[in-house]
Amino acid sequence: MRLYLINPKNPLVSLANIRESRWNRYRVWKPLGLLVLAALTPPEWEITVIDENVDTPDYEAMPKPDLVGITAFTSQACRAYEIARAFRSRGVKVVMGGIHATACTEEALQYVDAVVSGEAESVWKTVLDDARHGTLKTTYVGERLDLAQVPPARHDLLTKGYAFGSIQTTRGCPLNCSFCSVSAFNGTRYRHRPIASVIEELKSIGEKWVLVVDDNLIGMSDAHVARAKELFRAMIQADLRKKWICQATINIADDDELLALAAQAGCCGVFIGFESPTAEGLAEVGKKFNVLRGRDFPASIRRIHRHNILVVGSFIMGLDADEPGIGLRIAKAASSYGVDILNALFLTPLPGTRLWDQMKSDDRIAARRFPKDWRYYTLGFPTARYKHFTSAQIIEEMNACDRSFYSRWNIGGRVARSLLGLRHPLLSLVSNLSYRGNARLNRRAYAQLGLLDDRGRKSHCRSAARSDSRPSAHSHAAHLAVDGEFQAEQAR
Ligand code: B12
Ligand code: SF4
Repeated sequence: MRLYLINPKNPLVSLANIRESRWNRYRVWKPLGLLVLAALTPPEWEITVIDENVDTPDYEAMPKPDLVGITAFTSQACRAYEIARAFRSRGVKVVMGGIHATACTEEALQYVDAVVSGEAESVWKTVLDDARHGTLKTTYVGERLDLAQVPPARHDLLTKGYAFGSIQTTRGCPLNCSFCSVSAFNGTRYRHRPIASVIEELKSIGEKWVLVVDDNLIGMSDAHVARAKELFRAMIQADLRKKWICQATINIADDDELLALAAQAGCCGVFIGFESPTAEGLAEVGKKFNVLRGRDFPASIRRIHRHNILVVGSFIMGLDADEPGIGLRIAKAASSYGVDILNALFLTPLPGTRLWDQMKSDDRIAARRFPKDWRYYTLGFPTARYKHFTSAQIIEEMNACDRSFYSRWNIGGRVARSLLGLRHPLLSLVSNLSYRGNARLNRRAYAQLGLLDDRGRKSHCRSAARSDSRPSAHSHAAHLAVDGEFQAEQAR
């Protein structure tokens, strides 16, 4: 029995554009969900994992499979349906799972034979058995199991083309921030895997660098922090010699022992959601931790830096609380906090979130020709109607933010400080250049949308900006040049 597991590409996701920005080759991440699915698959199935971000094969030329499984975040849904159509036209059954199919099951069922909603561990074997016996049902609902039942992912199946391996040690988040899908998908209870199983899996990862995909590696309570320390101690003891990056809340800065253990275990960088430089913005997204009284962000980041750990700061642009000038304000806040890399994103209503429900009921979803428009849900495009900005204005804010934070001068300063502090200067340099390159790719795409000219300024003549453009075959802009409807909807 032959099984293909496919991660669809979306050329509008800048990280996937390795050809356009060579720095991205260090930032293509493995589709971990498919590697977990492979681990759950009985041996009678011959598995091929295909990550279109690395290479899109000619499916017609490949042997016909007995079953295809497709994963998708929302931004990949469009391509997922294209792939499904191609296989189904050859009589192959297609199952879709992952976060988008879970949030939009009815939609997905129009394009695939079966949808697995939620986490797959409890149902995947049944799906395979049903497929083998020709009794595939249309929907399977996965339960949220204790993570002791999650097997180590099959890292042996995708070995080439990635600088980073990846691993998951916990699932779930009780905070349920308005824009985030995690609490709805993985639940509000923080679950963690047995530490011995995590260590075994880490040993099976070939890459020296690892992304720990947990949404919050240190959790929220004292017990969670104690677990994180135990994990780091086990990593040190196992002498894994891996370098890794992770995601956490700013609370990671409050425990020196935790930081010291993380650094000793190989932590080089932590991704922290600051979300907004204003108290009103933080209240709006419901990021409770960041509004704690007395939080001094620069001091917190200095404490993290003391352990030679880089900080990636993430901010959202387009909140109702955001006023004109927010782009520069975010860039300045990130610089003054001392973050090493800034990840600024447009407020995006993702299906299944509280933000989606709110914006839908307020008729504020602008990119809404579904499923086609899902490809813009990369957080790099304005997809909503923002309170104080037109699409062109919010893009201007993003450009101002990127230009300021990622100016050559500022990058030089940050990398020099990493060098002096012995804080992974090479990682800092590659990340800064990759973000700078991607900001440029995004500007080119905005220009193709007709909202900006290709130097990134606001266009006074949209049709001229569009007819002048000749997108290259590889350019993600090629997908936008013909998308007049999207532009009209944005302008409404
Ligand atoms: C790692 C990660 C990334 C990596 C991607 C690595 C990769 N190629 O998968 C990077 C950094 C590239 C990334 C990028 C983005 N990400 Co991201 N990312 C995550 C993160 C933190 C972990 C994902 C993961 O590996 N989970 C571990 C695996 C084991 O779980 P899983 O994938 O859910 O798989 C399980 C089930 O879903 C199911 N399943 C999955 N696929 C399939 C397929 C079949 C056939 C079946 C049966 C079952 C099944 O089985 C698995 C086992 O239970 C999640 C948060 C989260 N907790 O999920 C956000 C998340 C998935 N990302 C999100 C977003 C928005 C993005 C971006 C669009 C924006 C951005 N700038 O971050 C981009 C777009 C990427 C793209 N290609 O389109 C959102 C997605 C929401 C949505 N509705 O789409 C999430 C949920 C975060 C959030 N705060 O809301 N991301
Ligand atoms: S943004 Fe982070 S803290 Fe907020 S709900 Fe999502 S995972 Fe939890």
